[in-house]
Amino acid sequence: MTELIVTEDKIIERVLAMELIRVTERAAVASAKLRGRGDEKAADQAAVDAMRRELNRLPIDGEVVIGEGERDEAPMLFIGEKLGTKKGPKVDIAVDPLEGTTLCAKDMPGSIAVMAMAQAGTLLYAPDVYMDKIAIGPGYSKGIIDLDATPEDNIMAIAKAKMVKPAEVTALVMDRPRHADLIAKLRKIGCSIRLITDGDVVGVIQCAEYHKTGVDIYLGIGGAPEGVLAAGALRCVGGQMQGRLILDTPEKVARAAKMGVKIPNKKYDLSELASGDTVVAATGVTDGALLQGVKFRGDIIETETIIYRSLTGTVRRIHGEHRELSKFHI
Ligand code: VTB
Repeated sequence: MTELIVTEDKIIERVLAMELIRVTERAAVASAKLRGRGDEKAADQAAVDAMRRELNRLPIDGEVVIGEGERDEAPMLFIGEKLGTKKGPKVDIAVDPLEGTTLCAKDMPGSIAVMAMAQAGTLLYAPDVYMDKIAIGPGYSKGIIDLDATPEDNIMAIAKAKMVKPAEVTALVMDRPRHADLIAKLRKIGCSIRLITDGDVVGVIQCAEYHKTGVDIYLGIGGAPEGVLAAGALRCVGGQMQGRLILDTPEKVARAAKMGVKIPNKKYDLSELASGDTVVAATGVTDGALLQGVKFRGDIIETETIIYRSLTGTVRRIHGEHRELSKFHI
């Protein structure tokens, strides 16, 4: 096997890529300390503080392109905030310090701390609007799914490719009133539907781990920033995804235009959502289909992190046992 030569121009160096594990570990532990307390805001703030502190230690010239909101909405990790020591590559930073704040506050499955780091200018700078998404994992022929096809046709295409009946295909959909029509059509064709209440970054990524999750396809409308984060991970494992921003008011069109979106109803392909060398890291906060949640075991804290690297297609799962509680500011 040819040794990968990590040349200077490879923006996300191997060592730097592994640093992201520490960033999401500490954000996950910080919010896990507030798990089940019924306070979304406090849990989210704890994750934001921890993630920002760790990111500012990295040798990067980073800029938040997907974060906690616009500059005037979020005091920290706002879009445009500069992060890192500045002694390193110019990178885009996309963060969701606590994806699934309600899941954490209610100690329900599936909340994670997640972030992506990519070559500057290669992530879609998604405004905080909805995105209509469709996604599948690796192993299918290119173009087998289409956001503009009917749900029935997309399910039939997957069933045909897998040589199974539609009943043996599992679609993951967010349980929302806006999906009533979609769910009715999926029910009619007879596929299995896994409904989630929140957390569709994990929802999309579950398609990439069919052998673990049993999910074939993600369908429906969720957050656009979450769509870009999930796309970064799928890009690393060879999945397929399309997304279209839901810009249904002049204000949203203007807001998106300010972030560089020139065609409001454009259907983005995976390679346009995350087009460059991307690393995505996620640590479980509550136990879920993709990751174990944080475990507080006496003077040891256990974490599980998954890290994806698009340059090599490598996926790593890191089980962490942390003993110096002080580093988590406990
Ligand atoms: C979506 C989804 C996220 O919040 O943004 C959702 O992508 C909000 O959707 O994963 P609603 O406005 O319908 O509640 C999450 O589920 C959690 O941040």
